Amino acid sequence: MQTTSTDLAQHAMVSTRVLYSRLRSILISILLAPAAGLAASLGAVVTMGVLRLGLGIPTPVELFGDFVLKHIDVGTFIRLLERFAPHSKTGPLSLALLGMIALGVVLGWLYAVIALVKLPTSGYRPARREWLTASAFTLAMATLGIVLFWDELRQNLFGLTVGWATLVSALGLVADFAIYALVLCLAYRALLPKVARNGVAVVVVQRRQWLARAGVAALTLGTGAGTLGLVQGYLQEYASYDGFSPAPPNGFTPPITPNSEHYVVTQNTIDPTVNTDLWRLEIVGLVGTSGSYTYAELQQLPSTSRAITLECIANEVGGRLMSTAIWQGVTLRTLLEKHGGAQVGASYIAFSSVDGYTMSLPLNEVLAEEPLLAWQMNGQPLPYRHGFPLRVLIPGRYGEENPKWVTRIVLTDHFVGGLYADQGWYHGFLHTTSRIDRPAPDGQVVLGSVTEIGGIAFAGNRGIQQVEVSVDGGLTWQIATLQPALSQDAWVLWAWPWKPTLAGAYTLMARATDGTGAVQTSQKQGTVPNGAKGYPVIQVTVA
Ligand SMILES: Nc1nc2c(c(=O)[nH]1)N[C@H]1C(S)=C(S)[C@@H](COP(=O)(O)O)O[C@H]1N2
Ligand SMILES: [Mo]
Repeated sequence: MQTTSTDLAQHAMVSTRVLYSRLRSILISILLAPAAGLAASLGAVVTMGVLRLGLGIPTPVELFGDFVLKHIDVGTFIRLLERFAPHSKTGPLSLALLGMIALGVVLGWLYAVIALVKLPTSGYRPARREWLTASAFTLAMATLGIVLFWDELRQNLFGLTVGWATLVSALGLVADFAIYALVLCLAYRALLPKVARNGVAVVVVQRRQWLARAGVAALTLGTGAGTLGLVQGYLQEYASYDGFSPAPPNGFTPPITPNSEHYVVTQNTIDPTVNTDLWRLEIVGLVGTSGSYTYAELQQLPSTSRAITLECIANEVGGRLMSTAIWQGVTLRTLLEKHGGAQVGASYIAFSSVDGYTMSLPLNEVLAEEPLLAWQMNGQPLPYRHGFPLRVLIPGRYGEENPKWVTRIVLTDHFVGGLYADQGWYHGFLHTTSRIDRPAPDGQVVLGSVTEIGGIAFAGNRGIQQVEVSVDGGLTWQIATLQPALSQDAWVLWAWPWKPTLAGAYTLMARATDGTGAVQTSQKQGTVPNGAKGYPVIQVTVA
């Protein structure tokens, strides 16, 4: 009888002699490389999800989204929003995520071609060439990501300053891609067919092979489930209040909008939740002396408060993306004076926010509008969704030029682009507008008794001089009574008592005259891309 060990040795010798044909090797690689690619992709997705939810680091999917949004024009932007409505943000992001996973699968083949493992193999430890290929993958992908998304890396949703955020986001990309390459390298190796060597029994080799493949499958399933869980966690923080703007109860708009009713507009899928231990306000560039403030230091600055109305450029005439709050903070003028003022050559001011939002304007124009850097809104610390811990208010400008979550102010000699500026939205003084809040449109008005027609009018920091009302489609106009505005930068409330004496259908209109004497134009214009113009019009029936 032969001994068992000789038996094994014979098996081993027979096995090592088996070399696969070229075709067989290629077919096996074609099948196994994408399987390893899928495990690697999902591993990377879980990594980015954990970094995103745990440390506020933007995912490559979001960086890609931000990058694309800055490189399309308003027209394409609006078409995209409409195509994906009501999932205008999560729809495209989900597609980008799926695309990224698919790309990771496909890259499995590229890896197989470069790593060039001779089949069948014998061990589970990747060879030098495989490690080198994986390292090259990490390096190439991270470099590409960092170069391409350089301008987007400055964001961190827990509030890191621009410099730290850029570093941490870049490291995040390296981590995502390193995990991808590592899993790809190990999983591919694990999946490849093995032969016995050095006296190991064929059954043992087969059992190990089976276990290794099951391991890769389990990893794929586990990270797949992890991905679903993380996507769910992500959606739970989703900024569903974007575009939120409730109608005033009974048609009476209060002069100050309560914080919970203030309209919200945000570019973000998830808004920043700034940790004040990480956050700083930095003042840099062409200022006398640059500096930085913690949240506590900021509040030691001399502060003022003022009523300021905000209006989104996407607000239709008669729309509700417009609200008023009492904002408290330091004026930009005071802050710059503390830092020795602007140096010669400082022609622009640029703001950076922790969500990566950037916005710049000519310095002299901005200073003339007496901007406020506010940390309080109606006596409360800024709510998260309105820009906690600090936002800028530039009276007279549409909302897009009032950055929230600000972390850096730079005086510079050139214009700095940003999401909406790059897309080509109007930037300039907002158009005079008015709104009829009551009676309700298409409603009934009682014949022979007094019905108050009322609403608001707004012209930025130009103020409102007069509001007129028409009940005959613009043929004749009556002067409404104005409530005194809470400030030069706030809307005014107006009313006019109407006593209709004839039943029938009526067309009600309003128009405002701003502080310079210019009357709101009747010329209609849509919101995109220059801001809406025209009179508010409603129909009512008198009976
Ligand atoms: N950092 C940052 N600031 C931002 C935005 C943003 O997405 N990110 N959105 C802008 C737009 S388009 C508008 S209309 C106003 C809305 O401010 P509110 O949500 O406090 O009403 O914020 C502006 N500031
Ligand atoms: Mo906006």
